[in-house]
Amino acid sequence: MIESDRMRDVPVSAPAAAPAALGEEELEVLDAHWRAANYLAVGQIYLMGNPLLTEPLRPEHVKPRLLGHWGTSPGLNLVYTHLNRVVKERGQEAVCVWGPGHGGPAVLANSWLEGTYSQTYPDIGRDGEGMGRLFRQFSFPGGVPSHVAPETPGSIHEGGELGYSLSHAYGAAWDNPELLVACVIGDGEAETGPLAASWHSNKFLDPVRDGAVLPILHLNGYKIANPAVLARIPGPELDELLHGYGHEPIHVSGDDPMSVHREMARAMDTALDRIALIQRTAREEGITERPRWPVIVLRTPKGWTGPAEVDGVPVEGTWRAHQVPLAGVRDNPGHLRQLEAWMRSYRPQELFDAHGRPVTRVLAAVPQGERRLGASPHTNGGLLLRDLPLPRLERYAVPVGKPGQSLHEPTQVLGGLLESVMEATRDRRDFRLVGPDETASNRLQAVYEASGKAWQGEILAVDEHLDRHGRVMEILSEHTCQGWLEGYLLTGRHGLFSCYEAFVHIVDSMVNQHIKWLRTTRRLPWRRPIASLNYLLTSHVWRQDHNGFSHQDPGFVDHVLNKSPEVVRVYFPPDANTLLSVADHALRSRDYVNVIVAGKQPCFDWLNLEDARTHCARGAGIWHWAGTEDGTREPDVVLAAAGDVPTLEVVAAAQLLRHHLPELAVRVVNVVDLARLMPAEEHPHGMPDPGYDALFTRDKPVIFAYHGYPWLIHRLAYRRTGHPHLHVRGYKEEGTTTTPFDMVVRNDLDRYRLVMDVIDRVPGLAVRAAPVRQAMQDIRLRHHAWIREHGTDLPEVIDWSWHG
Ligand SMILES: Cc1ncc(C[n+]2csc(CCOP(=O)(O)OP(=O)(O)O)c2C)c(N)n1
Ligand SMILES: [Mg+2]
Repeated sequence: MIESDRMRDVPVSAPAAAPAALGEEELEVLDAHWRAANYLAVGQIYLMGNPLLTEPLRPEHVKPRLLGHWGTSPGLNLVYTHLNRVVKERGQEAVCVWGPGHGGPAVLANSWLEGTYSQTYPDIGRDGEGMGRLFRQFSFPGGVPSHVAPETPGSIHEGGELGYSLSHAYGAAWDNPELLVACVIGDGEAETGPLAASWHSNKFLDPVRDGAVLPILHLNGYKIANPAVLARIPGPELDELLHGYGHEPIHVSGDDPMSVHREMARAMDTALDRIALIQRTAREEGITERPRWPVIVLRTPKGWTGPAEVDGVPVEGTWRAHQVPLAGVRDNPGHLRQLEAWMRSYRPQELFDAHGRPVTRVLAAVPQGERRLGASPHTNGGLLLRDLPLPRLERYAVPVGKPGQSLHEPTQVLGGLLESVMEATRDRRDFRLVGPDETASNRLQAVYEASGKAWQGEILAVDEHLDRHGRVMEILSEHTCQGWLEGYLLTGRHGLFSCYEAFVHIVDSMVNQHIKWLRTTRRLPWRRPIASLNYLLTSHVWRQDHNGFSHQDPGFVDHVLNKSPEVVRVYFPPDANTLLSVADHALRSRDYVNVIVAGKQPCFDWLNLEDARTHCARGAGIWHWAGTEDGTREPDVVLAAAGDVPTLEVVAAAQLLRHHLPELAVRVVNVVDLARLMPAEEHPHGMPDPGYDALFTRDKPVIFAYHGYPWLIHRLAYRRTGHPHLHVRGYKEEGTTTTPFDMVVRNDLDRYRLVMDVIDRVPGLAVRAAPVRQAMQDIRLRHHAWIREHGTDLPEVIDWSWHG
């Protein structure tokens, strides 16, 4: 099918009527709510006493350390106030992602006003006493963080690290057809790479099966210390940019509150009418042209309604309003008076009754129950989460009689499992696969049998598997992939991110934030567990046939293992059946970040499904069949492996030792779950010392062939008694486009080198086994010459199989 890329600039069916302007009383109600929220935001930043200003403000009412961000808060309060109105009027299911998450005081203020805060934290009541506590706890020891943190009701986005709001918003919208996801984007945030890329998410938003995203670009003009780019280009240029991103801008600007309220109300109505029309024409009339979605461009002063000038310099409407506009309140009587005047300018006596409760008028436009932005179950995704319908692994397992005879591509085998999950969620639509253009390259193409790739752009005859309703998501932005998946998981669904191992580093910082989020939510009883974030890292360092050095970097696991042990899990399944077992476990798990590293190239099958399950449950274990221990004495040496390629080299090295040094007692250990190497006190999967000592011995040489950078293994095992005897081989940045075996030779991870390592380290072997060592060295030299002449690996390497 060929479809044109004509965009819907005007609604295809009857145009929406222009929204009716709000009456003065309705505007006054909105303004009262906005003033109340502004008052509460300022109060949180400054006060630890006298919350209702029932007496003149004194220095001791003011916090000793003034922490928080005022500048963005009035804008966020404006958006919250106006979202409330349209949500209530339309009975609209809605959530909001607050990109400038440093505006915590604003979102907390609104949550307190709508009652979700007191509902979540009953000790902070919606009265004067509760207000006092709300103020005091903000950015205060033992209190709550300054950002829109996991602790904040209604939040799925902390916003501390800027750039991810819009991709989170889209992730929340996928497969939630009734949901509106509003998303405030700071004009500074809009300069980040991830945010810039995520505008294109609208080419993937299905107006039929997905919800809507309403971006609100908040042009308050400034970042911390500089103007924001998008606020300083001519309006028409900004419009062209947004138009180019496939949006229809709706403008709101000004600094007169009542006229901004009027414009903002009109903008919200226009945007929501337009969204409703787009959805109706797509859903009821079957229109497939890509719609032009609305975006609100909100241009109001930074720190609006705050002090215009402080100590003779302008603050309101400048970058100086970013954090705390009056810094010396406790010591400077002038600042104290200014703060009091500022807070009284909101006329709190009109907004709160004698008990400090918001008056009816303030709450007149606030929605009820789950329609409140702080109460949407979508923002506590675990409430909505259902177990994935996972198939029996027997259906996909590969038969293994004797180990090391047959070959399979592990990720391709996994593709079968994922197809089944896609198929089983066809109607539920709560599973998505994301990746930067690599699903097929990573051999997961079987999923296309169950779902195509989401795509709302032009479709040409040459294209394959593109689908307006697809749940495989491919965009060449790792940031966007990550953001989408996070948003999807946080709102109660499941997914998997498949990525080239080297390039997953692009999201190092994003995964940090997600891990922090999970680590925090685990300690909040009201936050229900969500599905884990699962990475499948493939096209890994050892098999970069087409690509070479730039594509060789196994360091993501080093990065991830620095993070909260209660959240992170790292798996190196050595073959197809172990990959199935690990993936099954990961897809069932909650609140983790699971990193699975597995190859896509043909790989020997070592374990049948039953053994694979047992091995994965152990996380690390002895492969008796591969070693030469006879049980009568301790092994002379341990050959350990983590990773599919290191496993092959270790088994092959063990076979060489069996042949050349048959009297040597060799133990072969395989590690699937890397955290097993850590002390039990440091990681929930860590192995207690007795178990570790029994497996690796306390005093025998351990030659450990590891998939990634060798130092990681030392780092994990440094406290073990046997650590001085641990010798790790791994990737040491030696790489290029070469043969598969040459990669391991270059990094001294090959079977011949491992045999030499054994000879070098087992006491008494050096002299006796010198001829064997020399033979190994000779093969490595022969390898060097052979690959340069033939372009392929040595026949004995290519034709190798295990014969025990
Ligand atoms: C990725 C990232 N880089 C830098 C910062 C430090 N930072 C915090 S707020 C801010 C300015 C944000 O400006 P903008 O997005 O316009 O927000 P607003 O003006 O609404 O406060 C910066 C640079 C950050 N939080 N995240
Ligand atoms: Mg700004």
